[in-house]
Amino acid sequence: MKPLRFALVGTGFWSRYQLAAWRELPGAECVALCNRTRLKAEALGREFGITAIYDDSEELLAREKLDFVDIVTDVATHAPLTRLAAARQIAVICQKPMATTLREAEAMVRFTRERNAPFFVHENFRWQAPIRALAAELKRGAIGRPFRARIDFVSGFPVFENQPFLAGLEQFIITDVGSHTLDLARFLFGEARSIYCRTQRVHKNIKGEDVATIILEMHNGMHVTVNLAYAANPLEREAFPETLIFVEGETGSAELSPGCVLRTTTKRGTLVHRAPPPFYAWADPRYAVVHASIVPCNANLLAALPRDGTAPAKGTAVAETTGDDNLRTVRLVFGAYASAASGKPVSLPE
Ligand code: 89Y
Repeated sequence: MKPLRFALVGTGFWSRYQLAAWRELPGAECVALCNRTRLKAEALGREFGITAIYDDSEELLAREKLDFVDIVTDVATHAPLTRLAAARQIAVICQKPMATTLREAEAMVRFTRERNAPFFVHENFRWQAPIRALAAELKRGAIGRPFRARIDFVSGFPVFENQPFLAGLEQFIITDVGSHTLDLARFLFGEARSIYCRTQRVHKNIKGEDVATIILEMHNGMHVTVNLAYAANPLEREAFPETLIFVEGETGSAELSPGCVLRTTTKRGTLVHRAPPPFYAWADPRYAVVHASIVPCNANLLAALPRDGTAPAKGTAVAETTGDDNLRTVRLVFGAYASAASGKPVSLPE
């Protein structure tokens, strides 16, 4: 099968791992890199043997014959880049968070649909090995009907050292980590009926909130609390970048604890098993569980991409995180900010 040709737009911190993960899949080939600062794209190109380098995305799209673009830039440029590619009917994969506002995200989904350009959001947390293990445990009914869950991403990791732009975001932890963890709530427990959120800023030298406490009321009746923080430092149990989850069910409980350990407790006792990420030499060991999840996430999106070049042809599978699907996560993100601002719960559309 001929690999699909794509360009990676954006060559910052995340792009190296994104490219390395693509290399694990025979079905896609990165043929060009594009970045506002050309020197950065050239450096990454040398590392990966990619010689077609651009600093202008219009020129990239005009010159290269592409099946899709993978957008790994900062969030403010997601919408314009998506429009540029979709206007040429080129499929788009865009990093989370999809957009800077809900309205902008809705417009992106509308625009790509009107242009018949397949549109996906690269949302990788739900592809982590321990998360899939927990999902399988819940699906097999190991703890009966779940009625409450706690999803914690609470860390003292010096996240601003690798990703300094995060310190300048007016809306920080809910867009950066909430996008992932609210998506996990949907992936594991379905859609939410309402959201309530309180936020705090503990770091003095950043613009946005670095602590958020979110309560979701799900359509299935569950209550899900999402706790986010990059604040207390040090923590005794530093688990970055693992998401720790505790689920109470009618016949037992399940817990994802540090070290990718899944514990399922029922009347028969506690079953303990590890669900570590697969090892990749290119992954930064400090981010292993996240970096490894890029591979199955990309594989899922790749299988949904059209292969005959004629939009809107269908891929061989339906991707989990289409633009339409991710819009529901984006609604939770901005619903959380609206609730934090008003002090009241926000209802969500069906
Ligand atoms: O940017 C974030 C992400 O997507 O995963 C972890 C992270 O790198 C820092 O919060």
